[in-house]
Amino acid sequence: MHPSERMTTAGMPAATAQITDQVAEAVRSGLTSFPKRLPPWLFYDETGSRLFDEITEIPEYYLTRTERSILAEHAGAMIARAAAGDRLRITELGAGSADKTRLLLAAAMRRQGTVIYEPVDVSSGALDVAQTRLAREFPTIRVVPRVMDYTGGFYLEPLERGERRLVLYIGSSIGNFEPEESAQLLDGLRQAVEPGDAVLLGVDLVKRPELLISAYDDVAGVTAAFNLNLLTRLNRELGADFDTTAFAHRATWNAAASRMEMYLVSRVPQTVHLPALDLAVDFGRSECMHTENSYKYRPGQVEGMLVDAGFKPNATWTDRRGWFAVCLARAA
Ligand code: AVJ
Repeated sequence: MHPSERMTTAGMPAATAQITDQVAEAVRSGLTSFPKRLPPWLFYDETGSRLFDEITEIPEYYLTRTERSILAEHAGAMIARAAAGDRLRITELGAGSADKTRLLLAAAMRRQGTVIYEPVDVSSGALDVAQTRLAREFPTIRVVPRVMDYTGGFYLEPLERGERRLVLYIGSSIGNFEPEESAQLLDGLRQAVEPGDAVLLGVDLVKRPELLISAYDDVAGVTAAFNLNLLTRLNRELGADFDTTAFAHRATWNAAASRMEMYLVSRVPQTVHLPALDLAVDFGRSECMHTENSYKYRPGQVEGMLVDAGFKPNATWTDRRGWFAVCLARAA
């Protein structure tokens, strides 16, 4: 049995403990760095995941509904091209609540009657939710959740005869990674699949800065709450004493790096204590703590990244305004 498979069942408690250590380690290293930073995966505790779902519905956050419209229009073509005459098994990285995925699953079901769906996520909670919802909507689907971290190298179950894999990495999730990290992730993915397998990659495109900035600093303050929830999480999990009213949400466009950046800005000089880490951290007035990068790509750029990782781009779909792109490529 492969180690990554053990984690889906008996390894769960160990995996959970390990994730808590990862929180402590990431927070210690981020808060003792200069400039201070916290990694964006920390956003997604229960409240953070709910706030992210809310973000996907706010008027300014165009990403989710734009990608959904592309998938709604082209899911049939995407599935047909990816399958190339074979039966598709659909694997999804960072499955989350798997909402847009149902459009692709429905297209695969129409084509082949049933489908094996392997959502991969570090959070087993997210996978459980996806599984029950999908089983209700698609009675003949076979959901095989995989709890693992796909950012290092990773392992996928071998296919059966006549099967071909389609790996979904949608939602511009790749945008959280630095260029070197996303190259590594795509390399790891290329090694995990077989020649002829397909990947469907969804990415947000560069557009007017005002549009980008309002998407990450909405009027209703949902993104601000999402960002500040990080501090609430550290208060709960590490016994910290962050005063969430003493920090402000900030979102800026970094044109040179082609990314949105989010920060938590200290409104006053203050000292925060983190007993679980035996750590006290000073913040100066207006000191910025970095919490997220969200890369935005130029047309053609993601195809280049796929080529560099050993994939051959097959087709790219975009919306009328050219705000978001979904690219299908095949492992060479
Ligand atoms: C889930 C990483 C795609 O970068 O747009 C939304 C997360 N952060 N609003 C993004 C996010 C602030 C989102 N991704």
